[in-house]
Amino acid sequence: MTIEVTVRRPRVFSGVQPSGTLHLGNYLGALRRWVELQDEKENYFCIVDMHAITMRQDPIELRRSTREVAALYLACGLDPQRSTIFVQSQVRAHAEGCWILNCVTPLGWLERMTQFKTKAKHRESVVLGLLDYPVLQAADILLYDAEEVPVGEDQKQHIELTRNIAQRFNHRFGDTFTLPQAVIPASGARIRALNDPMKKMSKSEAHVRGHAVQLLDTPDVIRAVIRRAVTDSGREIQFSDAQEKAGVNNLLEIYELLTAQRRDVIEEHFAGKGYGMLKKDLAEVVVEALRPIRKHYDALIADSAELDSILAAGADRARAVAEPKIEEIKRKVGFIVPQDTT
Ligand code: ATP
Ligand code: LTN
Repeated sequence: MTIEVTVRRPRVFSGVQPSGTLHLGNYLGALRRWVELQDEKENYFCIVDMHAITMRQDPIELRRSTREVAALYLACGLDPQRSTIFVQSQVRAHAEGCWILNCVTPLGWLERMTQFKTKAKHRESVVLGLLDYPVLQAADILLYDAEEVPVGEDQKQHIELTRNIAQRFNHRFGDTFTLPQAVIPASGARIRALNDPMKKMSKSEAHVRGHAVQLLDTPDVIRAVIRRAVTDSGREIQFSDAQEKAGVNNLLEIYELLTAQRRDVIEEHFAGKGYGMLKKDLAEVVVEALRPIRKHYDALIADSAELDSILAAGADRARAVAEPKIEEIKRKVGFIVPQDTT
């Protein structure tokens, strides 16, 4: 007698907001690592347009940006045959899941989120969706029973909150959700802004001159932005945790991630050379790393019908997992689910 056992590969869920053009931080902290997971894991990579509208978006720009992020996912190497790539608003279960999770999440948990506090600061009016943002994120992850969530360091608190929400629901309604883990890289988890190494590189500030290298920047723009990167008045080119060395360390970290060289080899290479040389070499490394992405992107974005059909197929696959899960959740909380007799 043979017993067949199907072992499910670990599920991975992650997402990017179509709130602007992606930058090097998004690539090194998230996308590039997702590509590496494709063969080992069962992957769901979402374009979280419902999260994007927690900040004001122009409707035409949002649609354009959603396709741009989708094309960048593919251009960076995500393969729709091996990963499910889809747009959040095309799978209704995310909104439904968010509502139900809203009803088990204490307000105080949300008020403590640092992303909320940063984004709400200095605004005279803050929309409710911005406070609720992490609950929608919890719904994204929990609907797929994802074990792993590869993200940059800024998202650690949101994944912790997702676990707390899942535990609360499980405790109240019985075992329903898998508790996810944030998977944060040792290096590249927090690429800093080039114009201010005290801040993280951020899409919402990417329009500020010198803030970020965007994945679609031309070689000349990349060279100019890196040349102007803020460092300090020293000369030593060494990896360092010291605050005043954050600018140089950031450049070295980007160099390390893109060349895959050891730190001692990099330090030796730059020994006795000034920051100018580091910036010049780094600019060429970044230009060469982004060149194939840009080329692939140009071809993909030219055919938006093809892109939309890849996204439609992705949404079908996502629904196949999310719909039975949302039915299970509804049943657990006591809703009448059609064709159910319990
Ligand atoms: P926004 O400014 O609109 O909040 P963002 O630049 O923070 O955008 P997100 O869409 O929120 O980008 O994040 C997408 C992914 O990129 C997440 O996994 C996030 O952790 C990661 N990420 C964002 N910024 C950085 C960064 N500077 N370094 C490393 N990873 C980052
Ligand atoms: N908040 C995330 C984007 C996001 C996400 C998710 C990431 C929305 N839903 C689910 C991982 C898993 C951000 O990167 N700012």
